[in-house]
Amino acid sequence: MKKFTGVQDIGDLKVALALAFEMKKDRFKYVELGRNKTLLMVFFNSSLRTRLSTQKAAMNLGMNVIVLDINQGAWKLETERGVIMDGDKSEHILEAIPVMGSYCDIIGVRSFAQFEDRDYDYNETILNQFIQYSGKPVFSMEAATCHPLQAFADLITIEEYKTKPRPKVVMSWAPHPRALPQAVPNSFAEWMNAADYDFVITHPHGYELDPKFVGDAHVEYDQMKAFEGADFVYGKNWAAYAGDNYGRIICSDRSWTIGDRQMAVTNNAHFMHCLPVRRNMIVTDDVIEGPQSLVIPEAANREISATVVLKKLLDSIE
Ligand code: AN0
Ligand code: CP
Repeated sequence: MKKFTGVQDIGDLKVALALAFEMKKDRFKYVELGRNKTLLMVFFNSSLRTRLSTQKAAMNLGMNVIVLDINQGAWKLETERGVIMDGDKSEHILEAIPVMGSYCDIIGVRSFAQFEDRDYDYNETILNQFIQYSGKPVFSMEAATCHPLQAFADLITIEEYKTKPRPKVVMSWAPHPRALPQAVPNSFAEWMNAADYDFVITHPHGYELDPKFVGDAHVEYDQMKAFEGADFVYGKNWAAYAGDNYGRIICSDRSWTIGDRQMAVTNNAHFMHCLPVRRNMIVTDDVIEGPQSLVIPEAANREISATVVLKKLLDSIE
């Protein structure tokens, strides 16, 4: 695997899951694989889980790790070609990327959607520049449109907790005070479709996601109806994708906050969320603290998904 930006890169899901469970049994099984190999993690945006779990995964594989927070101590980067750089940006990303590539063997990139231009975001302009100009295998640590390390961890978690071969999984929009990217819901949809679960997406009108990620999922605008008989409920906010509303908040209806009322019509569903989560906006205290909440094991599985991805990238280097 030369890059990891979406479900298409991981190959057969059953094989990837088998490797994940093998890693979970013995995280240090491949500790020799990464000896004298360096992972560079580049963050354009904040992170708690991705930062820690990916670093831990690299340590499981015996790698060295360098972390760069672009906005804390690095030069401000220009990302558009052709700009006369007489403003506050001291360096162009087209020099910075190959320089970064020269110090490492694998690069992870976190760079969220900027919500200024949908094409710029959905073309994954920044991530693709890393792929094109770094000369090294690159993986997404949440880029503009996808968060595959999260969706892989979510899939591992559902496989661990499901009690039937094809559970009903419902992804529900929920309100949030700030405009959030579509990367997490896009990837969750992409991976749930690939896993071939009974997958339903529910959101208010106007929150339709890119059809490329929705695929054959059933979209149900009535949240209560969507939740009926669910085995897993995945809460998430995202800003609008469609048309002129791209990147905007168009609904703040708190009746969508996931609480006992909605969970009561499910099949005693497990609650999931990628975290960080705003309590009593996305989900009530009672549901997130309840016995069916999986948010902590789900976050713990980020170490496992990252270990599998780094192993597969290391396998491709020689
Ligand atoms: C980010 C998002 O929704 O994409 C990161 C989630 C992993 N969340 C926030 O910025 C709060
Ligand atoms: N879920 C997730 O990616 O969390 P962080 O933003 O804290 O890395």
